Amino acid sequence: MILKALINAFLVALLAVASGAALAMQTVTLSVPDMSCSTCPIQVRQALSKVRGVSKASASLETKEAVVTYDESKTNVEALMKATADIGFPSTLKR
Ligand SMILES: [Cu+2]
Repeated sequence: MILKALINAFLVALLAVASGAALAMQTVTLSVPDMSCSTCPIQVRQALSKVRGVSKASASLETKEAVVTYDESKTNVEALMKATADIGFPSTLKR
């Protein structure tokens, strides 16, 4: 059946697009040990948010960590670590 073959081809294409999009997005946890007061995480979050390709960033004083979701085709962990270091908060990749 041609119709069935067409539907199968469509579903395969849809899956490829969906998994491709999922692969491009990466979430990492950065250790930011120098955050010491409640405004530090705000600065760190803002610096990370400004990096091209970052779609989501959060930072916590309690855990001294920042969690960043970014597009792998637009930026990388090195650029994220540089962004925090540039505002005085050196960071390292947690996992
Ligand atoms: Cu502070």
